[in-house]
Amino acid sequence: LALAPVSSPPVSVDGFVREFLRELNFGQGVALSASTVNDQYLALARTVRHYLMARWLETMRRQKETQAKGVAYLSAEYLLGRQLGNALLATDLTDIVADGLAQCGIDIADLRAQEVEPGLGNGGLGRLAACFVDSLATMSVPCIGYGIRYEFGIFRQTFVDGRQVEQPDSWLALGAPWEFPHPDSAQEVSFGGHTETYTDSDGAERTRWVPAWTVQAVPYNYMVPGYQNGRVNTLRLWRSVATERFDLRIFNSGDYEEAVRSQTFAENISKVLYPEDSTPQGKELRLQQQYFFVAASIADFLEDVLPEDFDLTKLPERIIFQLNDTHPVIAVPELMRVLVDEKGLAWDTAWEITKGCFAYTCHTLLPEALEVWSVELLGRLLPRHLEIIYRINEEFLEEVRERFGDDELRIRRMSIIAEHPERSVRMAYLATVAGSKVNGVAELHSQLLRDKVLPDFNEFYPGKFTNVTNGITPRRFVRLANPGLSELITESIGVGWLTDLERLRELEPFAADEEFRARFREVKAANKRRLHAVLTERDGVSVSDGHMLDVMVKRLHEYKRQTLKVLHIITQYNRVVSGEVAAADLTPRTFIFGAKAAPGYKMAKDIIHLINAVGSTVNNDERLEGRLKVIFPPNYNVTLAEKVIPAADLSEQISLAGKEASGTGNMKFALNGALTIGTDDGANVEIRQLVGDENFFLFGMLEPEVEALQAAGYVPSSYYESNPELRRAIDAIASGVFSGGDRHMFDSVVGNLLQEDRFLALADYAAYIEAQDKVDAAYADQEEWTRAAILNVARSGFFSSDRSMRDYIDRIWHTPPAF
Ligand code: 26M
Repeated sequence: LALAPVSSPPVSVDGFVREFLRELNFGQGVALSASTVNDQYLALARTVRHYLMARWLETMRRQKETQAKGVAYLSAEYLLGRQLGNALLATDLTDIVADGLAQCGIDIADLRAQEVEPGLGNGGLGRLAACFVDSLATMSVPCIGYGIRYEFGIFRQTFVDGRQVEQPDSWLALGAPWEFPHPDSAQEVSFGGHTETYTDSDGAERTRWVPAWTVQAVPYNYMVPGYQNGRVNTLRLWRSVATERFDLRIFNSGDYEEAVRSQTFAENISKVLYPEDSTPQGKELRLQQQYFFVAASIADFLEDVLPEDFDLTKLPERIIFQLNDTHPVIAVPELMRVLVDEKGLAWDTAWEITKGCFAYTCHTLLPEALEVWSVELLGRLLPRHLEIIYRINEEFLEEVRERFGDDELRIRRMSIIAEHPERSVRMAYLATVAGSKVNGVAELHSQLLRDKVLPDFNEFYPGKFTNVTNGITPRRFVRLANPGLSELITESIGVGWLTDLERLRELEPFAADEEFRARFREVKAANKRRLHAVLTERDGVSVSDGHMLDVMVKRLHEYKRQTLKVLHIITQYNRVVSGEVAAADLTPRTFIFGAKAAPGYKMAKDIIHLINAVGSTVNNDERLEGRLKVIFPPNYNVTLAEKVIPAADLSEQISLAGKEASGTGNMKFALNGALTIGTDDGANVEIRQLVGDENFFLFGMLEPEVEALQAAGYVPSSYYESNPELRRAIDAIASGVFSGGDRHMFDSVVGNLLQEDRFLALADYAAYIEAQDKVDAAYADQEEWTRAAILNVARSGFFSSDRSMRDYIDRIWHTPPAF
């Protein structure tokens, strides 16, 4: 297959129209005149993917030929966002396709709007995986992303009387034009049963696993196109289906109903994404999901990707399995099982190989988020894996003893097996022992990981811990989401910045250029108008003209402190209502929230209810003269992010210092010209260092101060008692101002703040309000504000996920670019 030059696809408008109509007629089976928007969208998607096909096949062929070292990214989540726009950008076909569709009387925007995004992730971790595979393709690094093809992704959020109600996300219902199922390449994955020892033909004592049940893992391949570079990597997501063998056994026994039930049972495994992202519930189905995709991926790699005669001791020279948090860590004993039980390697040889093949990324600092599996459950579902974990642990603790003597406290602290409150496997410890490297996701996070979460391991394994600060793909989050800004940048500094984002530095001098600033402001204003149009159509709400857009979008968590944002809104409200401040003297602000709560997280759902209640009171109080407005569009997702972030003036990054591992939304806002109000947490620290203190609104306690306050005994009510404005804000909630006089509607939130406040919102309240008052003052000087916003863009090139990938390559993977 000949490859056409990348920059000029072999496509004319007429040629495209022919292909498109052929897809519509022969693929969809409809005439243009009779076609629905969905028919047209599906035909367009299939047409566009054809243009990527030759490059995809060529990428795979070359990879087979060169056998270059590659990355297998193991992630239970990929929050991809819509595919069409990205595929058009990658192939540089956007204009041709828009013209061709116009000739058919179709507006490309209508077809883009038809796509349902694959929401196969919860938030930051899943979106990070999507950014990483985009960057690797763009940098021509061999990578295969492995994950799960959930039939239902993250739930669709609606509000009923201001409360969150979850709806299933049927993202496949209207067709899935981007996926390629390969039922012929299915892998078998087994569960349950027992192990037994036997003597092999050489007289050696060996173990085998006799599983009780099996499912099939069917791969669904997705294209991951590099940005206009002719490379297309693969994302392989597994779907579970019943095995024929298993079914037949039951069918033959005449129990038809049981056979159908078993089919349903097997298909359950990839049915739905778990919507919890902070407190793992230890559910059996979740462990099944984890083992399911990991076992299928390892088998796929060893059997289908590697050549048949491959010398397995060379495996670390050929592949690195990157573990996206602990969710895929069961891959460690799985690889050991395959190497020892199936390939017949000696334990020590297998362990050397395994240690060289894994690296682990940690994404949290919250102790309750660290995944553990009870020995009871693990032993029942994966008996052989439990034995392997025990042996890994024994040998590891033996090494610890050799080094530190019989320091029993240390041994207990470091054991992969916890004894309390029940016997369980600490997955982060297993990953740390097995991984060649362990990384945190921002400088501060990696430091705290070394010092606070895994200090014993850091001492035991010098050099194993490292940092790779997160990043985001500028293709999706700047070029696609913000075409106006992208055009202005290209006009000013030329092309090339999209794949070399540090070149945004060349924008710095333009911050002093009055005409450039005016154009920059006009881009922001146009983005606000676009957001207004989207929200009007989507939710029937309007974004007021001339308002500062103050945005907090992220999962709802107490540590992220959406309540602090609410207290600020109430404070502004009270100042006007009390007559202290004339409405006319308020800086007009529209506050936008976007946040899903885990369905079982009561406090998070109560906070959502409170935000909506405050919103409806504030929005309907005429004393404010329309100068404050609160909008909470339901179902925040990647698609909405692409519209909200480019319109924002102010980015809210207000987690308690030491709790947000990195944040990635913070990077998206800065690169789209919003200023940040933020604590000294996660990647905020690095953003502030780069953009400069004068272009960032820092507030709140530093991490060591947080620790000190907690050690001294934190009493939230003392802040309530001593700060009248805070007291007035909380009293307003408690006295029913936002609940039609109902004094108990928000008891849980108020009670929690006053009595517990685990994340010290009240302690940071005064500093937050002070910083917000500075924001108002700064916004009054639009020239200065714009200057700072431009410098945020110019100095945030570091946060490209291309740079993150270079760091992984240099510090962890050691994979050279293939071609
Ligand atoms: C675990 C077990 C069972 C079910 C679900 C989970 C689970 C799923 C997602 C746990 C955590 C999940 O995501 C955590 C997450 O998104 N962490 C965020 O990762 C980002 C990328 O590194 C960081 O920027 C954020 O700071 C961090 O909160």
